[in-house]
Amino acid sequence: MATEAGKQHVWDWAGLMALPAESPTVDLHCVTKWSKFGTQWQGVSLDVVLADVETAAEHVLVTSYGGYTTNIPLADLVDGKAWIVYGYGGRDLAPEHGGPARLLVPHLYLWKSAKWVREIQLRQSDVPGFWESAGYHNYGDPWREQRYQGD
Ligand SMILES: Nc1nc2c(c(=O)[nH]1)N[C@H]1C(S)=C(S)[C@@H](COP(=O)(O)O)O[C@H]1N2
Ligand SMILES: [Mo]
Repeated sequence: MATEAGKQHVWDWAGLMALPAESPTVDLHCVTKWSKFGTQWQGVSLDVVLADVETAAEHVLVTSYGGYTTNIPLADLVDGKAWIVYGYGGRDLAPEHGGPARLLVPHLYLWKSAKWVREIQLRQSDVPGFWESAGYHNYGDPWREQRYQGD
């Protein structure tokens, strides 16, 4: 699920479940102007997932089953800011919300939180994902209302 220079780190479901879990309670911000406060998730911190990954990369392209992509700076996925989540409100994460597992990056707009996450590619260069290629803001900070390119 995480790669650099051809080196792959793969977690199967049992391997993901064996990692220490957290239960973050976070606010979500959608680009279409709604927010949802105090959502409760269960999952694994990206700090844990990336603990054994040595990298000089500063950029990440996340790919989902189905082909969705989104790009995020690596700095925004570490230091307790992002999780691979598989539970919501104490239940298994529903398929329509990204189950069995999705990325959760609550400090950025929700389109960065890729559902059905498949691969986290560590990259030396930035590359736009699906919505970023379609005119959404490259970074997507809700506090600065970075919805579209130029915001
Ligand atoms: N794989 C995948 N992830 C995705 C999307 C998508 O189309 N495919 N849409 C994004 C967008 S635009 C939003 S607003 C949120 C919606 O998450 P939700 O369905 O849990 O509300 O998922 C994001 N992650
Ligand atoms: Mo969205």
